[in-house]
Amino acid sequence: MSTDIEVAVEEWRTQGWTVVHDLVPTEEIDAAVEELWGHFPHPSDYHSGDPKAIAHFETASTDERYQPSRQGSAHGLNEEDAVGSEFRLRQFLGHVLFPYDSHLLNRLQIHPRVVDFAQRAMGSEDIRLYQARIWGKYTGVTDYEQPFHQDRNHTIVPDRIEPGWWNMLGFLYLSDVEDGVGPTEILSVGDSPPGAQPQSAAGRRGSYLVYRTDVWHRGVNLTREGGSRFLMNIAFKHAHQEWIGFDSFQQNANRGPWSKFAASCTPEELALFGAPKPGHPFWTSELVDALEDRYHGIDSAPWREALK
Ligand SMILES: O=C(O)CCC(=O)C(=O)O
Repeated sequence: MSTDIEVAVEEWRTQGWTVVHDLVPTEEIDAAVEELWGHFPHPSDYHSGDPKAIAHFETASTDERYQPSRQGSAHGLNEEDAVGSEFRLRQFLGHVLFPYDSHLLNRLQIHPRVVDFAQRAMGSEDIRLYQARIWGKYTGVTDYEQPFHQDRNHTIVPDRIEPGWWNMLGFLYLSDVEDGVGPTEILSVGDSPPGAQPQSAAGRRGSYLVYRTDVWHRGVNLTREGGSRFLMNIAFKHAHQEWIGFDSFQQNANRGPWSKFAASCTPEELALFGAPKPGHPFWTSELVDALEDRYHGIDSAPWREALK
């Protein structure tokens, strides 16, 4: 079931969310997922009870906010013994931040079909990636059921939700997300809990759930024995909207994984992270030399050409 892109664009604009089915080809997801097991235990190892696999998961998070050693209450999250629809600290275990020690996963983070969809839906080519991480869940880690909520933690001011201002939040599915393994429950714009009937955002791997900040949604529990769910958070905003943000990339931009990734990027791809494009007054011939020196193998021709 693949989605007509124009229909999906319209759905995001009018109902506030959509699942773009099969946006990224399955073979490309599967190739990248091979490299996921450096970051997360394979579900069969985790569910076999292997202490090493369990310890791997418990320490997999590279988002320090969610380290298990920190108290849930320090985050405004509930303790594990809270029952029912609650935000619990362990729901957020298994957040691995971009850039990853995996070139294929890094490339997937800015897959051309994902970027193209965001540009069409948001109505601009000049967009920025501002949330980039992988989230793994396994049946039994905790009760993943959350209350319905709108994401208010992507901006420091109230949301302006209209063309030119709106941002796009999204989950690119790295595993099949279906009943039993926690497809997000979501309401269309204008509907609010309680009372409205939520829809399930189920989809195969390669599908991209996109939603706006004005839609109510929630995580649900994983109930399938031996189940797991992996997705990549990919969120975009318009350029120059500094009030919106989530992840920052500069702090890792002198490490190997970023360097290899950056060297593989076109100017348009680096611009997703805020790098000045060829022709920008920032660039001088010396700086293009320094760019080549910093990112060995980068195709610097567009920057050099633009200096002529
Ligand atoms: O994991 C999910 O399905 C949704 C998570 C979510 O909405 C959140 O943590 O804010």
